[in-house]
Amino acid sequence: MTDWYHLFSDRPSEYAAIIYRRFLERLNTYAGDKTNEEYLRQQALRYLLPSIHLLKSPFAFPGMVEAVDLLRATVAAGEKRIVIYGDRDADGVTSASLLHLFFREQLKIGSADLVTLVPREEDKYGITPGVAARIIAEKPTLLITLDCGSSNKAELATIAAQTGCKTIIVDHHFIPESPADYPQVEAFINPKLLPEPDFARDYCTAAITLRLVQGILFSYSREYHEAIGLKTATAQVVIRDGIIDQQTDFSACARQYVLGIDAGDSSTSHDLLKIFEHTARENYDMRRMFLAYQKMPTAISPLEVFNAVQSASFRKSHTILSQYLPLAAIGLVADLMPVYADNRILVREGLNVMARAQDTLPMGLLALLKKLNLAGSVAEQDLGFSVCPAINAAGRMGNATLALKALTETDPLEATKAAFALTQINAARKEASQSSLDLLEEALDSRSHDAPLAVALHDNFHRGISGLIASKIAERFSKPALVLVPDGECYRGSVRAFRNENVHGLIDALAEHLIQYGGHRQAAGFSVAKEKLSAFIDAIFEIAPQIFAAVEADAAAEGIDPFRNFHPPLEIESKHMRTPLWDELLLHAPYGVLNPHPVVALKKPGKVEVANLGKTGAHAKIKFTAPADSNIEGVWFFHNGEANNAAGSEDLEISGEPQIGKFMGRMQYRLKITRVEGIKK
Ligand SMILES: [Mn+2]
Repeated sequence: MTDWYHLFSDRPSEYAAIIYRRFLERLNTYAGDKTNEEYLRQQALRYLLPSIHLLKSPFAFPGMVEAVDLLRATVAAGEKRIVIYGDRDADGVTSASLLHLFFREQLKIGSADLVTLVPREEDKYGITPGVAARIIAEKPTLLITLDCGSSNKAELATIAAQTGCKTIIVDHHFIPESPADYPQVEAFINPKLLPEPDFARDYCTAAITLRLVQGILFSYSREYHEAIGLKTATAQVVIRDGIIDQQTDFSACARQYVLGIDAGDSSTSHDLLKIFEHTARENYDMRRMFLAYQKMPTAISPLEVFNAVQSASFRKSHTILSQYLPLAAIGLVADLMPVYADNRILVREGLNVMARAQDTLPMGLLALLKKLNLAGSVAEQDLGFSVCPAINAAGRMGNATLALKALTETDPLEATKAAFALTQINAARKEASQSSLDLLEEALDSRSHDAPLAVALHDNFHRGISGLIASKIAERFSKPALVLVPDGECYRGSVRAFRNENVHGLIDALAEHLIQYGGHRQAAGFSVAKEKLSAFIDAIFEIAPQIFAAVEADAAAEGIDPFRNFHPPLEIESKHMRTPLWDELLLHAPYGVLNPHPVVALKKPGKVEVANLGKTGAHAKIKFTAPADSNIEGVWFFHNGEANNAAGSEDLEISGEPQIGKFMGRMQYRLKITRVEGIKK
C-alpha cells in the first residue's frame, strides 16, 4: 500500500505515526468491507492534510441544488416569510442560529420576513402536530426544518397543504426505510441518502447547514451551474458545481482545463497545474498539497485539484463562511460525530477561527466564550467540556429559546446577559444531573448487572436530561444504558451506546411497544405508554443479548474500544516528557470519536508533589520530580481524595492525556491525569 504518511507529513515522527496508524485501523473497523484503496487514499489525504479546500463540493449532497435554488428564489421574491425550525439540542440550536445569522447578516433578510423557532418545553422530538400548528400560525412561504423532519411526512404535508409553503429539510437522523415514506418536500438534504461508505454520511446538521451556506455563496458566483471540462492524460470529465456531471458532453463546455498535459495554443484551455502552482505560493495548505502532488500525481485526484484550486480562489466567500465555522464545529462535537474526513476539517477550522479571529465571531458566541473564560483560547477539550454543555443545557432544562437567543443576539449588552443566563441554566442542569444520579441505586433494574445493557427508571429523574443520565450510567457500567422518565400519560426514554453498539437497532426491534422513536446508531429516544411499560422492559432484556452480541464479540477479540478510547497508551519515559513531544502528540488533533485523544503512560515519573487546585479540593495539581521539563504539569480532576495518598509516593504508574492550552490565562503544557496506579494506602 502507498505510504501516504511520508508523502503528506511535514514532520514525520514516531508517535504521530502511531496515532495515524491507529486511526486507519479504527477506520477499517468502522467502515468495514466497504473500504477500498481509493477510499483509504481520500481518508489519508484528509487526515494528514486537513485543509478546508479539500471539503467535497456541497452539491455532492442530494437535494442541495434544489435547496439553494429555492432559497435564492425565495430571497428574490418581494413577499416572503421564512420559518426556520431547529431541534432543541446543541446541534439543532447551532444550526438554527447559523442559518438565522447568515440570512440576517449576509442576505439582509429583515426581521419581519424571518422567524426562527425551537421546541418549547412540552414539545417532543420532531415536527409533532403541536409544532406543526405553531409553524402554520406563522404563515410561512418557506419552511426549513433543521435536525428534524426526516420522519415527519404527514405533518409536513399538513403544513404545506394549509399554508402553501415550500419546505427544505436539513437533517441527519435516520430516514424511513422505504422511499415511499420520505417526506414529499421540495428539498430533502440528509446524508443518510448518500451511498456507503461516503464519509459525508457522518455529518451532523450544523455541518450540513454550513455547507448549505457555502452552496448559497457559491451560487452567486459565475461558475454556478457552469459546465467545465477537465482533461488529463488518461481521461476527460465534465465538472458542474464541483461534482462530476455524467450527462453533459465534454465538447459542450465553454471553459476547459488541462492537468498534467500540454494546453496547446487553444484560447479556451487553461493549464490547471500552473494555476495550482500559483495558488500554492500564497496559501500554506495549497503549498503542502502541491508538493505532495509533485511527488506523486496520483495522491490527489484531478477533481480534488480542481475543487481545491477553485475553493482557494473564493477568498471573499471564505471570509464570510469562516465566521460561521465555529457553530458547525460546536454541532459536530456536541453530537459526538466521528472526527474524521470533512468533520475533522470543520472542527479544526472552527477551533482556529475561535482561537485566532475572535473579532469575527457572532456576537452571542463571543459573549458566551468570554463568560466561560475561553475568549481567544478555546482548545479542543473546551468545546466538549464547556461550550457544548452550556448550549445543550437550555434545551434540556426546557428553555431552548434561551440558547437560540444567546447565539443570535447582535447587541453586545443583550448578548452578555443571555450568555450569563445560559451559564446559570447550565449550573441548574448540573445540579439536576447530580440529584438524578444520586437516585441510581433505587432506579436501576436489578437485571442490569447480568445484561449487556443497564436500564434505570425513576419518577424523580429530571425529564429533560434522560439522555445525559443514560450517558453517565453507560460510562459507569461500561455498557449501553437506557433511562426512563415519566412524562404525562407515558414514559419518555433515552438510550445511549457505550462503544459503537447499535442502540437505535435495539429500539427499532422493539417498535411494536412504542408510541414513537427516532435517533442515531449511538443515541436514540422514544416514548412508551404507561400500561405497556413493564412488557417493554421485559422485552429489552430478552432481546438485548442478540442485538449487542456482535459488538461484544468484537470487543472481546480486540480487548479495546476502537472508537472512544486510545488504548493501549503510548509508553513514554518521563525524561522524554518535554514540550516538543507534546506538540508531536497533538499533531493530529482535533481528536474525538474515531480519532481519540492520545493517552500516554509515564514510566518512572519519580516522586510526585501534590497541591490542591481550586476551593473545594476536588482537583489537584501534580508535579513530577523526575522529568527535566518543568513546563509540563499534571492535573488530576475529581481525584476523590486519591491525590493526597499519592503525595510522596515513588514511581507510580500515571496515565493521562497530553494537552496544550491556555489555562488560567497562560499557555500551558499539561498532562490531564486519567489513571494512577500503585498508590500505597
Ligand atoms: Mn443532530
